[in-house]
Amino acid sequence: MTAATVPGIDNAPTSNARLLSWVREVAELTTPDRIEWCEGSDAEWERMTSRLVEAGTFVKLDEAKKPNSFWAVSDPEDVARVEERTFICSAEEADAGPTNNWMDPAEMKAILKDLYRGCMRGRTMYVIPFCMGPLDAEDPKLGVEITDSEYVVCSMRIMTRMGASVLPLLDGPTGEDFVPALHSVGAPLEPGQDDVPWPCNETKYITHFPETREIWSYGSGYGGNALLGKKCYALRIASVMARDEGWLAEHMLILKLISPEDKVYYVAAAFPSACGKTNLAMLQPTVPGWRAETIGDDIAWMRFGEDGRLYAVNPEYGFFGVAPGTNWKTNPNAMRTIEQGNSLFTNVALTDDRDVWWEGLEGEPQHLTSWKNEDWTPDSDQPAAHPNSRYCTPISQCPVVAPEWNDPKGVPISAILFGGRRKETVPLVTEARDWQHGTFMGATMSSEKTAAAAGGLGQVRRDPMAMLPFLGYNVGDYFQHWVNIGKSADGGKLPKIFYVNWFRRGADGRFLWPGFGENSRVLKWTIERMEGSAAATETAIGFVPTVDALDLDGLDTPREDIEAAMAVDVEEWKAEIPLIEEWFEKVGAKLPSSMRDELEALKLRLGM
Ligand code: SAT
Ligand code: MN
Repeated sequence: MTAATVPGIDNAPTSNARLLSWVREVAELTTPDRIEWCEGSDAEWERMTSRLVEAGTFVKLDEAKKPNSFWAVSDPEDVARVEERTFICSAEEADAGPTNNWMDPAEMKAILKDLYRGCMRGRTMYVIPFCMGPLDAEDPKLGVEITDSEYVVCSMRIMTRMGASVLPLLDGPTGEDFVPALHSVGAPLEPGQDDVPWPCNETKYITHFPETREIWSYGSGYGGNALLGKKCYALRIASVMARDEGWLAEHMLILKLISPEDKVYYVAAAFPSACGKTNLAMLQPTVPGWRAETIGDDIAWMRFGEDGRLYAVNPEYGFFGVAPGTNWKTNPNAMRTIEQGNSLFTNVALTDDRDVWWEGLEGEPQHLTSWKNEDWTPDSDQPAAHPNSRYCTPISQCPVVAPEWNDPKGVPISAILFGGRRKETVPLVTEARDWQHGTFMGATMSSEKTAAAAGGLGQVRRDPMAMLPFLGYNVGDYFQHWVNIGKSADGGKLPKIFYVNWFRRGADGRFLWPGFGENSRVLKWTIERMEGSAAATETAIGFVPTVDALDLDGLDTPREDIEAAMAVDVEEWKAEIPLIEEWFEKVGAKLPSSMRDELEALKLRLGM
């Protein structure tokens, strides 16, 4: 079938010439049976989810327990981001930098075109117009995802503003600037061939073309590889836009804190995937009188406002949270969000009465269907849910969403937290001396690897600003961009920077700090530091709270554990220095001299 005869090519709901010619070109290459333009309506959702139930991809959950919600399990080989298959295809290799896989853009496009040729045969090609960030932004960031996966269409409806509401913007003055994002599961169907519940391909490519602002993804149906508005656009491509336009696209949650005096503070915080961003974003403070509201749990776009402060917007529309460990104690607000339904659950377990379950959730089910679609009982030696299983749910359902979450102006950020998952060395909280020192903290932060990406579980790696897997350009240039942002600003108006670690452990492996809602005690201290009212001790690595400066009222954690969590151990830090030097060696020639200066100053303070 040629593109001209593909049903749907001629009734496009847009006059955007670039979009029309791209859709035609992709249809010619991938030869789908038909084209559907997604409008984002309830009727479309019904149609699409019914199709997925029929195909065996979705199981509808019990309407009384999780209304309008579905359970899906993936191919067991398609459960996480694939970093070794992720490429930044800048024209020059140096612009991708030492931390990204690179291939020449023409070479990559040739490989992918071969794979894409005929890859949608027997399937429908969906065209999803979407917008990252509020639709009424001054400079709305548009995208269009082409995909042959109904699972992707349904997920994009939760995670982005998509469909008919975006069409007027695509036909507007900046409509031609949309980011084309092409996705295929890479599983064409021969006539009469039965589909599988989770089509995908062993060969996977997640590729980005930063200069031309394009995304081409092949072979995976999993979240970060396939919902191209998220990591691919809102971090990798947007980080390049941000560098060029003087703003920041970061892997950060956005949290609103309200003091007992009703003063409002906004905090952004960067943690690697599966290190508790969603839990912190929906925090229920344990400190009396303090309240918290959510703006975002994964991505922050920060631009300077007219008043010289940094304003953050969450470009997303939904939460794509890690399910295991989420429960009524660790994150009651996430539980309340998903309870309202309208959600997708991927790779969790299914209960016999068609609800969902995962490790860490309340209840002791005696029988489940595991994420591998197998019978599961408590004596099973395998987890019922995959460690990277996810819930996908609308932000608007969150009971503590801040009323301003959809405001195109964004919210003024007072503090930025960097944090990783470290058993040792890194204390509970450290305040940076200034923006450049804070940039150094972010640039050298490290974390143990989690299940959010394939391979290497538990290994400590440097994950600068939690952006290692999400940077669209050279990491050295990225550090310089952070330094420049600091220089371009009125210092007094910049957010204060803190480095936190909720995950330090004692000799017997127990966590020294209780975490979750108790993290509000640390947040309270950071705010009191901004207000100039809390005490701190200056150490080699920065300012840390005096033990009495942390509000520990009502906390039953042993005092010596808290002291151990907060301790700055000079010997441990001396042991960290060669690791930082090795990392800076890897960053290479583009490492800003200011970051080297910070390292030398730290060594001096440590007496090295
Ligand atoms: O799959 S995602 O990349 O969206 C989730 C994550 O790894 O943070
Ligand atoms: Mn993330």
